[in-house]
Amino acid sequence: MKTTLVTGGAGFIGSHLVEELLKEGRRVVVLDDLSSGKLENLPKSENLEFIEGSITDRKLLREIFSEFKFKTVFHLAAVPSVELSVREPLKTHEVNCNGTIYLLEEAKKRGVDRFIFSSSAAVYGNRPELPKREDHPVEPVTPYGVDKYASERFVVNSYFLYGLKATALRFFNVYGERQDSSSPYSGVISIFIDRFIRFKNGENVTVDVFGDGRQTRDFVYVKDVVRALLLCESSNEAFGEVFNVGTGRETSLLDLIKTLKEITGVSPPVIFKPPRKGDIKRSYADITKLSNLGYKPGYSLNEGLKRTYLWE
Ligand code: UD2
Repeated sequence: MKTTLVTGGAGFIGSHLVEELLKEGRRVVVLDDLSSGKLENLPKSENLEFIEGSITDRKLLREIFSEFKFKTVFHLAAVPSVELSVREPLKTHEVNCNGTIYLLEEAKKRGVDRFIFSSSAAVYGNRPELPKREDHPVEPVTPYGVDKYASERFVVNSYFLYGLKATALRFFNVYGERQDSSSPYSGVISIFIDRFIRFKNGENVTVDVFGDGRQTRDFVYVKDVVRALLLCESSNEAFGEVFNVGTGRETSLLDLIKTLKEITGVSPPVIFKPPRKGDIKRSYADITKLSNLGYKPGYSLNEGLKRTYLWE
């Protein structure tokens, strides 16, 4: 049986994808160096093989690709910290850009059928066009964003140059179960839910808003992201293409807090702090292109937040 590779499969988004692939009865290999992923994110299954290692280990990649005949590669491994990419651009570049090329080289050599890459809305940077469309200009402002954009081009160009059926997906603000809330640079939803729960449990905590709370994001539930990944894998129209993955809805932090108050039944104190340097004021996706493949977000923000909250 042909097997599916998920790089970064022990991470937040990767582990949700692995769960779904296993549900579909597929054989899955996860390659993850556990730098931010966790083994406990992964389900137990005889159809799952976990390999601890980095996508920058070329010898390991050669071994894995010769042992398994991968039909599809979902490439989700990355150093996800924008802040670390600013402090250590060369180190994160090795993973976030070169790592992608190393994988593409193996995929090409071994005749992988589909290659799906997880890019980021970070490629748009501070560009003013809204909603963000795939053919809008890009202007990544951090090494993380630059590497995601470069990787994206290496990926989709592989279709035109070598016939590798490759696709890149630009994830907007993904949230859901198993997202890490422990760093100040974690996703805002994971941080806020953590504060609401701690407040409910009697802790003396605050919800810190950087700026006036009117900044907006396109918050997309992780299970919808998984559906987008699988849809692009199965669509012949996705070869050599880039797609936004969001909901097409714009939500402000103030609205997010209001919804969390309704769901949790508590109102922790909200403190307004100075805006973060370089923070983007408004961001949301135009998802027409992905919708044309049949994508429709399945979860409202309310539903997604409820599920995330109940899991915590
Ligand atoms: C997202 C990505 C980031 C990069 C960027 C590019 C996440 C976690 N971050 O950053 O990796 O791709 O997009 O556009 O997906 N905020 C608060 N209080 C907090 C935490 C955050 O007010 O405790 C604010 C923050 O200043 C920002 C908003 O919430 O205005 C969203 O922050 P975020 O870090 O979740 O996501 P974003 O879009 O800034």
